[in-house]
Amino acid sequence: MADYFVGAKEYFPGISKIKYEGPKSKNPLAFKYYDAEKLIGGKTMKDHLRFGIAYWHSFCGDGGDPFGAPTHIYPWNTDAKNPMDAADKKMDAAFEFFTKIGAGYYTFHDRDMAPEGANPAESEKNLFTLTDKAKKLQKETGVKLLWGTAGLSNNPRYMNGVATNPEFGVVALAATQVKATLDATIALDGEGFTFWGGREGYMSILNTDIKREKENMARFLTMARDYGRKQGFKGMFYIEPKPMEPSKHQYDFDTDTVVGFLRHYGLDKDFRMNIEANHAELASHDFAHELETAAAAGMFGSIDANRGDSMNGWDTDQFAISYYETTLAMYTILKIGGFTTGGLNFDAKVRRNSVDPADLFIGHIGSMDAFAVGLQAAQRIIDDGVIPNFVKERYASFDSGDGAKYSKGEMTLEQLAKIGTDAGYGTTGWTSGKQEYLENVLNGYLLGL
Ligand code: XLS
Ligand code: CA
Ligand code: CA
Repeated sequence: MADYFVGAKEYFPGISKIKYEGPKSKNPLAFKYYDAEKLIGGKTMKDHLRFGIAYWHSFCGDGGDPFGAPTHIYPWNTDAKNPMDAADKKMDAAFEFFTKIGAGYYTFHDRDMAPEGANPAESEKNLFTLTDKAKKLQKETGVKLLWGTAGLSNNPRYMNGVATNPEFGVVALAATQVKATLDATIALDGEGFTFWGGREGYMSILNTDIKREKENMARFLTMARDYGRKQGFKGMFYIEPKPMEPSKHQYDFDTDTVVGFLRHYGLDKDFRMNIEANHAELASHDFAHELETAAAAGMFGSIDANRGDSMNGWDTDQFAISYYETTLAMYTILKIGGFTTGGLNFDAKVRRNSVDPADLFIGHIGSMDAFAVGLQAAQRIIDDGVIPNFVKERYASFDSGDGAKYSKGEMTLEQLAKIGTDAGYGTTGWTSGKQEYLENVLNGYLLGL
């Protein structure tokens, strides 16, 4: 048996453990920049980046789109006797992939891992059967669970919402999934539990009571938090902001919206943000803005690493390959002292016409390399100090004298206005923001100069 497959069958034959071969390598199945054990700022790349593999895109997504049939035909499905057998085989393939690519973590939805049964009890039984297997495979391979989540968007019963559904019965069925998935996450020592509210928004105000829906959503999240904590879950709860798709007016629009919501309902101690790059873009922000906003609120948690396409408004979930974006992302993460919870979860999929099994590896390799480049460039920004010092200096007038008094809240508006009156207009405010200069400095770090 080869070193890196775990079941009766090897699902990615001909591909062995992906190795670091350096920037000059022409091997598409090798890392050019991601060198797991290399130390950056005293910590290995592996520990900085905490890569996670998304079960749904990598082993469940079939390549189908609204205009065409599936193109990703998986042997774990075609060789299976029934849905549970397929789920069992799929898990072998998943752990083979995790270990061959060298990711320390994975993430899953309940329905990615196990099929829905004829009733909630059977669904739960299916999930726990697969959880037992996952537990064994985690132990054998050392791969850990970054977070679990309940799949609450696919089934038609959620067409009117999940926790915000106008029918109480649907909310109760959603609870069966969240409870079971929390149990599974706890059993698998999961480090987090994510809520993504794709159906928690509305399409028409004519049939919607926004106040009631938001209150119900907060109550549902509170119950999930309380249940998790009661069962001994010590990990982090995450909310993943997204403004739209599949709903419109999604309640978790962006980081600022979610931070306000969590604080309003007293959930801000247990929940953090899981920021997805593609979702930031859909909210007319960029990835760096969402990360910095979460960090500024003290609520940054984890990342769904991907990218959208700047020329359309869809959630295309492509692999992140822009060094510019990965550098800015890693800069934020380094500034806050690295991941304390969470990691870089590849919520990304190969394109519909990428039909070679090797493409799944190549997609992940490219993005792991891109984050490795970003990490090193971000460390250069910090080591060199030009950009952080510029920012510090820009606000220096608040660090001493009257500015410091103002910052400490020791001044009234009258006192503040008197300072302005005494100073007069002069040239106050005519200070260059130096954006072009800073952009040029940043480009130098990307090139390693
Ligand atoms: C969908 C989301 C989803 C979450 C997990 O847009 O990205 O995949 O990450 O439910
Ligand atoms: Ca996501
Ligand atoms: Ca997405």
